[in-house]
Formats: sequence, C-alpha cells, structure tokens
Amino acid sequence: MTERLITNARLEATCFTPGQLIPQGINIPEIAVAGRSNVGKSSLINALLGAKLAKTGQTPGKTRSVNFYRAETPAGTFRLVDLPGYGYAKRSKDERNEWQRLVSAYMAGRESLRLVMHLVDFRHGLLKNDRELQEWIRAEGKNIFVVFTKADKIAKGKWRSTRDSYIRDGMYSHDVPIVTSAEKREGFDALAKFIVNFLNTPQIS
Ligand SMILES: Nc1nc2c(ncn2[C@@H]2O[C@H](COP(=O)(O)OP(=O)(O)OP(=O)(O)O)[C@@H](O)[C@H]2O)c(=O)[nH]1
Ligand SMILES: [Mg+2]
Repeated sequence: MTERLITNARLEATCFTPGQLIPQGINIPEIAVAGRSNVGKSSLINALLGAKLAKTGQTPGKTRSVNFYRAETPAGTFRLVDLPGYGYAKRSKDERNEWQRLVSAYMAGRESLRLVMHLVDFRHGLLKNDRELQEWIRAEGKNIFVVFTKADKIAKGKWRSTRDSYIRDGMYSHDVPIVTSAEKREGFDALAKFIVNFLNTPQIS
C-alpha cells in the first residue's frame, strides 16, 4: 500500500433541504459524487477517505441528503460531496423532483464545484438514466469524470476489455475512467492520484 494522499477526512455537513446547503468556501474546490441509487457512492467515499464516514446500505435510497466531507491532500484542502442516488425506480415522482430540486440547488452557481465523479456499475456500463444524468450535469455546465464501481463482480482479466467496450459505446468523461472495487479496495490509489493531479491543475474558465 502506498502512502495515503487523502488524509484528515471529516464530515462537515449533512443537508436535507436547499436551505441547509453550506456556502462554498474560498479556495476549497469541491468534487461531487453522483450516480444511480446503490451504485456504491458512499462506499467509494469511505474507501477514498480511508474512514467509515458515509453510511452505506443494501437498500437503494440510503443517502437522502447532500453530505460534505472535508479532507487534505498534497494539493490542499478539498471537499468531497456525497449526493443522494439518482433514478431509484421505486421512488415516487415527487421524490424524484425533490432529488432534482436539492441537487440543482447545490450545483447552481457553485463555482467551487470543479468536477462531478459519475459512478457507474461496472457490470452494466451506462444505462439510460446514466445518460440522462450525464446530459443533465453537462447542461449544468459541470465537468464529468466516470468511475466504475463493483469491479469485483467481473473477472480481473476482463477489466480492460470491459472498460474499453464501454468507452467505445460513448460517454462524457474528463479522462479515461478508473475501475474500482470498494469491496476489494482496488483502484483507490489511482483515483486519489487522479484527484490530486486534477486539483493541482489550474482551472480554465
Ligand atoms: N461487491 C461490491 N459491493 C459494493 C461495492 N461498493 C458498494 N457495494 C455495495 O453496494 C451497496 C450500496 O452501496 P452504497 O455505497 O450505500 O451505495 P450508494 O450509491 O451510496 O447508494 P444510495 O445512497 O442509496 O444512493 C452496499 O450493499 C455496498 O456494500 C463494491 O465495490 N463491490
Ligand atoms: Mg449513499
């Protein structure tokens, strides 16, 4: 195991309504984690931060709030933002609107939001509602980076060809997607490196 690049992680705020969202910090870049319900957003955050801070669960719809985690890197302080899951079929239309209202309120005018990590289940690739999510994030003017989850469900010898076939199918991603498994703790050194490099790159706007 290489030395940890992301340290001193802590939960900063849990926000259930737009009114509870905390203001952006001066010089504190934010990276949000989005994706379908149950794809493994909270598990990935715990693995990346090296601490069990986010609640995970087997039933989709575990995270209902926008959760802000603050951590240190060699590139400075940043926030990782856990978003509620998208597209949970059993949710009512009202709840879906609620998701959109909360997440829109978070993204609107959020200049410190540098990147949305879009988590995609490695077994399925981008499904219809993943593509809708990508279009929506793009319309909000945000950068997307795809990270695959639950790779332990696919034989390791097939990781590269599987990833390449998803890339060929097309997607928005700032860079070549990283393949991870929170269960087996794989891919997180690469992901932490990506984040530090990304934070070190001056923003062009
Ligand atoms: N096999 C496997 N299971 C995983 C992995 N990551 C997460 N899971 C499981 O998937 C389920 C959902 O994980 P969460 O991290 O709560 O997912 P989430 O995207 O935060 O879900 P919501 O908050 O409901 O949107 C849990 O039962 C996890 O244990 C992984 O890498 N491999
Ligand atoms: Mg969650």
